[in-house]
Amino acid sequence: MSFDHILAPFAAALKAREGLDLPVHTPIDGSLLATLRMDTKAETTAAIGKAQEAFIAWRDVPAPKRGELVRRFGNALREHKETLAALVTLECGKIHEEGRGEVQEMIDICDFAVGLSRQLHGLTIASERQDHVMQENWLPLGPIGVISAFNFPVAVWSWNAALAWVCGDPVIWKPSEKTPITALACQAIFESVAREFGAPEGLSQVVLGGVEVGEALVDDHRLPLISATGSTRMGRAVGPRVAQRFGRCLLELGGNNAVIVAPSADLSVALPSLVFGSIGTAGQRCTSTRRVIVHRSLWDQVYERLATAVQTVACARTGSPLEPGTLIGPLIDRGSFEAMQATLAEVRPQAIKVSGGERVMHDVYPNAYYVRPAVVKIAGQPDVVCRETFAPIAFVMPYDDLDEAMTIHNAVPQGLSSAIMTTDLREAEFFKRRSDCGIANVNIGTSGAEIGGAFGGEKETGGGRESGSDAWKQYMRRQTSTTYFGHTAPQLAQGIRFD
Ligand code: UN1
Repeated sequence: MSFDHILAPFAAALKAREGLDLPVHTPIDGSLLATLRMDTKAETTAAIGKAQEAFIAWRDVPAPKRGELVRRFGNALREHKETLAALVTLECGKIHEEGRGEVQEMIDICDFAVGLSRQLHGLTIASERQDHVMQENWLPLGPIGVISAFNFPVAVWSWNAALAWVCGDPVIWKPSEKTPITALACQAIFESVAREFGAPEGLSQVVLGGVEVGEALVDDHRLPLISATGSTRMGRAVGPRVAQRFGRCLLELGGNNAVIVAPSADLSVALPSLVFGSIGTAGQRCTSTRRVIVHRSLWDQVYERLATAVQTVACARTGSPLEPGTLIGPLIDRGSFEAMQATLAEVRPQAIKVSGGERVMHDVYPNAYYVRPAVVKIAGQPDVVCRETFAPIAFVMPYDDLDEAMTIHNAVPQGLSSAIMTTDLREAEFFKRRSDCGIANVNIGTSGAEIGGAFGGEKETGGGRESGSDAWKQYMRRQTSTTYFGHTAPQLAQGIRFD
């Protein structure tokens, strides 16, 4: 299969990064798309120096003007929506419709950031002293290091970058080694907008590479904030190293998201959400639904209906994610497939029923990994269910009362997204109070958040919040300032006399 037409709009950017050490394959058929050049540690360090210089210039540009650059970038993304979405699909394997959604998420955060550029408000605080004024100022923080994952190869970067730019900060981006091409494409689009705008060079940079490049970012004190998305294992390595140098971290790590299906649930609302949550993006979202905790009175029925719906969709609509009718594309790679199989092998002896899980289409695509999503009926929550497997597996388990459901729900180490399906207001409110996740939805699924809210989670998910609400504050430094405008010696706080 030739994918040249998808790569063509970004051929110049790829050519400039041609090399030998970073082969990039498409998960669609496993074929080689490009071989790129990784950055060395020294090149990464030099890029940080360049970002530092850009910061000196950019921090003094008025914030609404910085917003104007982001507005133009958002418009450029609108123009490139189809080409960029196709590239996202080609490189990470999500279906074209979801590729479009991902680019739309970038456009949305740009719009949000443009508005924000006129709203980087601080407080005026009542001073206890005569003729004193106390204020809180928000100032640009410095260059931001962004480490992103393969499954949202461009949107998660944009959540960080659009906010960082309006806040006055340059961005250095290390994309996943599995999806560097989309990063280079975004960088090329940004550069043409930035050139025309007259933005300082180095406001946005991409560094390609593996652990060495990541470590060079993580350990460099010139990057006051590292925003990292990926596995809990990665976060465990990044967090302490950044803390060691008193840097800030914004971590977006594993999820193990559950939906509680209560007896009053409207199943015509619940089932479509369960299907999308568990098999959308082939189960490779950090917000994917991995656990379904069903009231015992509905357990058999929900399991059967979910498994049937999933397998019906899977049989009819699995294939190349570039084809318009496809709803389930491939897993990212062989490692992902093997992790899925290992989890299924471990859970099988404890499961009541397992539907799906097997590899399909290997005759058509011997070097790609398409699977039937697995739906597993299980009583209780063994260790294997408490770990995140980044693949389409949904565990369906029973509960007897809502207290017990919440105990099961909160008994995993991750705390990203959660949902309840209920028409009972009391249950819905109780659920929101008790869910230990950063996201708690009622009658919608665990995945597919809008950018306007803060996105992120607790516990092993890492505690970070990205995109909407007041997540911007992490990209700025807070300054408390007290001014005295009287004529006699200023009073001391706490009534202290020092005559
Ligand atoms: C991710 O999987 O890393 O809420 C991000 C969602 C998307 C973002 C997912 N808006 O599913």
